[in-house]
Amino acid sequence: RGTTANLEEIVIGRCNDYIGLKNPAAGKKNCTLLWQTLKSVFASKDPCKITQDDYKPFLTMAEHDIPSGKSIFWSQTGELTRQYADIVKNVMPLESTLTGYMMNGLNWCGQRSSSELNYEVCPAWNECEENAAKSFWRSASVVYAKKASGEVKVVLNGSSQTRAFRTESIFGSIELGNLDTNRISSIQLWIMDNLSGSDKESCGVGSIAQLEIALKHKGFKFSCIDNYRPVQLIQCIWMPEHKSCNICPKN
Ligand code: NFD
Repeated sequence: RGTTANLEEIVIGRCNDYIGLKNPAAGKKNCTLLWQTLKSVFASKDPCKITQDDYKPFLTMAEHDIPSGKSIFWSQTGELTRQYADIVKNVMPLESTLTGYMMNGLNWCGQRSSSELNYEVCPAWNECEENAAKSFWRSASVVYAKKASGEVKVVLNGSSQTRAFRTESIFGSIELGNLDTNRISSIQLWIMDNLSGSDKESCGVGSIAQLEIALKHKGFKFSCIDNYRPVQLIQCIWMPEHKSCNICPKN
């Protein structure tokens, strides 16, 4: 899959939508300059040789405050977490910050032979370590995690076919290590099972227990909730008859 069609228009449009309507508190930003800075990171370059550092000028230019208590991390629960954020509006995942909002769901890369974007084929996520998209999300995740303060939330998938907490995921390998004990008052883990999936892992079990030990070692205060009800009610929109969705369980 190559670069998303009309990438420039989408990115500049989303940027203006963000600073003008979605989050005016982000302050004044020059969306055209942001696009040019972003494009210069990957245009005319081998799409497998884009580093996290390459994105730093763009990420610095796009930076804005994240209110205390609004940071929310996720792993294998991206859709659900974004839906929750869009509904409750009192959390701000990476995808609700300017950088994440501009790039979420898009695909992009360049090519060595031309300054045109590559509309033919961009590397798959795991094709090479330093691909244009992967380096972007890793780099943006560092910046996002460093800013977290107050009470932080983490949404994990208790029905994961692998493990809910994977040390090799971006949450496990990048965001977790960049959380600041001095800024964060506590961490709340929400372990969400798929309604029709199996309950493979829960608070205190399996990889979640490993994460809890790691958090303790780092000196974080934390708590863990299985199937946090407000998030589960969003899952229920698609399965209103499921027994977990019954408001008055008959037992
Ligand atoms: P994940 P995570 N093939 O669900 N973030 O902990 C393809 F094609 O495992 C946001 O690594 O959680 N894509 C975004 C893949 C992206 C593959 C990355 C794969 N094998 C990180 N593996 C974003 N908004 O797109 C992973 N991906 C892609 C930040 C796929 O798009 C967030 O702040 C999947 O949805 C969050 O706290 C995404 O990577 C944490 O890092 C995440 O994989 C989630 O990264």
